[in-house]
Amino acid sequence: MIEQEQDKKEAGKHRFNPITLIIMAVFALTAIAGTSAFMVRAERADNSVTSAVVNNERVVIVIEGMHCSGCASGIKAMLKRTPGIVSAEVSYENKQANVEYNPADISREKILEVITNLGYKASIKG
Ligand SMILES: [Cu+2]
Repeated sequence: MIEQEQDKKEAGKHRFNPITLIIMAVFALTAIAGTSAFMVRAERADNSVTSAVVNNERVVIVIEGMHCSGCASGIKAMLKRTPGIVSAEVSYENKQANVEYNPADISREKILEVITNLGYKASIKG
Protein backbone atom coordinates (compact mmCIF):
# COMPACT_ATOMS: atom_id res chain seq x y z
CA MET A 1 0.00 0.00 0.00
CA ILE A 2 2.72 2.43 0.99
CA GLU A 3 4.67 1.63 -2.13
CA GLN A 4 1.64 2.37 -4.27
CA GLU A 5 1.20 5.77 -2.59
CA GLN A 6 4.83 6.55 -3.38
CA ASP A 7 4.33 5.52 -7.00
CA LYS A 8 1.45 7.98 -7.34
CA LYS A 9 3.61 10.76 -5.94
CA GLU A 10 6.37 9.86 -8.38
CA ALA A 11 3.91 9.93 -11.24
CA GLY A 12 2.68 13.34 -10.05
CA LYS A 13 6.20 14.75 -10.19
CA HIS A 14 6.66 13.62 -13.76
CA ARG A 15 3.30 14.87 -15.03
CA PHE A 16 4.97 17.61 -17.07
CA ASN A 17 7.50 15.56 -18.96
CA PRO A 18 8.80 16.95 -22.31
CA ILE A 19 6.29 14.97 -24.39
CA THR A 20 3.39 16.34 -22.37
CA LEU A 21 4.77 19.86 -22.84
CA ILE A 22 5.04 19.37 -26.60
CA ILE A 23 1.48 18.08 -26.79
CA MET A 24 0.29 21.06 -24.74
CA ALA A 25 2.21 23.46 -27.00
CA VAL A 26 0.60 21.91 -30.10
CA PHE A 27 -2.82 22.25 -28.51
CA ALA A 28 -2.10 25.89 -27.64
CA LEU A 29 -0.94 26.67 -31.20
CA THR A 30 -3.99 24.94 -32.66
CA ALA A 31 -6.21 26.99 -30.39
CA ILE A 32 -4.49 30.25 -31.47
CA ALA A 33 -4.68 29.31 -35.16
CA GLY A 34 -8.33 28.36 -34.75
CA THR A 35 -9.13 31.66 -33.08
CA SER A 36 -7.44 33.76 -35.78
CA ALA A 37 -9.17 31.73 -38.51
CA PHE A 38 -12.45 32.46 -36.77
CA MET A 39 -11.59 36.16 -36.61
CA VAL A 40 -10.87 36.25 -40.36
CA ARG A 41 -14.22 34.60 -40.99
CA ALA A 42 -15.96 37.10 -38.71
CA GLU A 43 -14.30 39.96 -40.60
CA ARG A 44 -15.49 38.55 -43.94
CA ALA A 45 -19.01 38.19 -42.61
CA ASP A 46 -18.81 41.84 -41.55
CA ASN A 47 -17.79 42.92 -45.06
CA SER A 48 -20.71 41.10 -46.64
CA VAL A 49 -23.03 42.84 -44.20
CA THR A 50 -21.70 46.28 -45.23
CA SER A 51 -22.04 45.48 -48.94
CA ALA A 52 -25.60 44.27 -48.35
CA VAL A 53 -26.41 47.64 -46.77
CA VAL A 54 -25.59 49.44 -50.06
CA ASN A 55 -28.81 50.74 -51.58
CA ASN A 56 -28.93 49.55 -55.17
CA GLU A 57 -31.42 51.18 -57.50
CA ARG A 58 -33.39 49.92 -60.47
CA VAL A 59 -34.14 51.60 -63.75
CA VAL A 60 -36.26 50.50 -66.69
CA ILE A 61 -34.83 51.56 -70.05
CA VAL A 62 -36.74 51.62 -73.32
CA ILE A 63 -34.57 50.36 -76.18
CA GLU A 64 -35.21 50.96 -79.86
CA GLY A 65 -33.40 49.19 -82.67
CA MET A 66 -33.29 45.58 -81.46
CA HIS A 67 -33.96 43.16 -84.37
CA CYS A 68 -33.96 39.83 -82.53
CA SER A 69 -33.37 38.18 -79.17
CA GLY A 70 -29.66 38.06 -80.05
CA CYS A 71 -29.59 41.86 -79.82
CA ALA A 72 -31.11 41.62 -76.34
CA SER A 73 -28.50 39.04 -75.30
CA GLY A 74 -25.68 41.25 -76.55
CA ILE A 75 -26.96 44.28 -74.66
CA LYS A 76 -27.47 42.21 -71.53
CA ALA A 77 -23.92 40.83 -71.71
CA MET A 78 -22.46 44.31 -72.13
CA LEU A 79 -24.52 45.70 -69.25
CA LYS A 80 -23.54 42.84 -66.96
CA ARG A 81 -19.83 43.45 -67.45
CA THR A 82 -20.17 47.17 -66.83
CA PRO A 83 -18.82 48.12 -63.37
CA GLY A 84 -21.58 49.38 -61.08
CA ILE A 85 -24.29 47.31 -62.73
CA VAL A 86 -25.45 44.58 -60.37
CA SER A 87 -27.87 42.77 -62.66
CA ALA A 88 -29.54 43.30 -66.02
CA GLU A 89 -32.44 41.75 -67.89
CA VAL A 90 -33.11 42.73 -71.49
CA SER A 91 -36.32 41.78 -73.26
CA TYR A 92 -36.50 41.89 -77.04
CA GLU A 93 -40.30 41.40 -76.90
CA ASN A 94 -40.88 44.28 -74.46
CA LYS A 95 -38.16 46.43 -76.07
CA GLN A 96 -36.79 47.26 -72.66
CA ALA A 97 -34.09 46.59 -70.10
CA ASN A 98 -34.45 46.27 -66.35
CA VAL A 99 -31.17 47.22 -64.71
CA GLU A 100 -30.13 47.07 -61.07
CA TYR A 101 -27.15 49.27 -60.32
CA ASN A 102 -25.19 50.86 -57.51
CA PRO A 103 -25.66 54.66 -57.83
CA ALA A 104 -22.34 55.15 -56.01
CA ASP A 105 -20.54 53.53 -58.97
CA ILE A 106 -22.57 54.41 -62.08
CA SER A 107 -25.20 56.94 -63.17
CA ARG A 108 -28.36 56.30 -65.20
CA GLU A 109 -26.88 58.39 -68.00
CA LYS A 110 -23.80 56.14 -68.14
CA ILE A 111 -26.04 53.08 -68.35
CA LEU A 112 -27.90 54.64 -71.31
CA GLU A 113 -24.51 55.35 -72.90
CA VAL A 114 -23.53 51.65 -72.69
CA ILE A 115 -26.59 50.81 -74.80
CA THR A 116 -26.32 53.70 -77.26
CA ASN A 117 -22.62 52.87 -77.82
CA LEU A 118 -23.81 49.48 -79.12
CA GLY A 119 -25.91 51.27 -81.77
CA TYR A 120 -29.34 51.28 -80.14
CA LYS A 121 -31.52 54.13 -79.01
CA ALA A 122 -32.05 54.12 -75.26
CA SER A 123 -34.11 56.25 -72.91
CA ILE A 124 -35.31 55.96 -69.33
CA LYS A 125 -38.90 54.77 -69.12
CA GLY A 126 -40.88 57.36 -67.27
CU1 LIG B 1 -30.48 41.05 -83.29
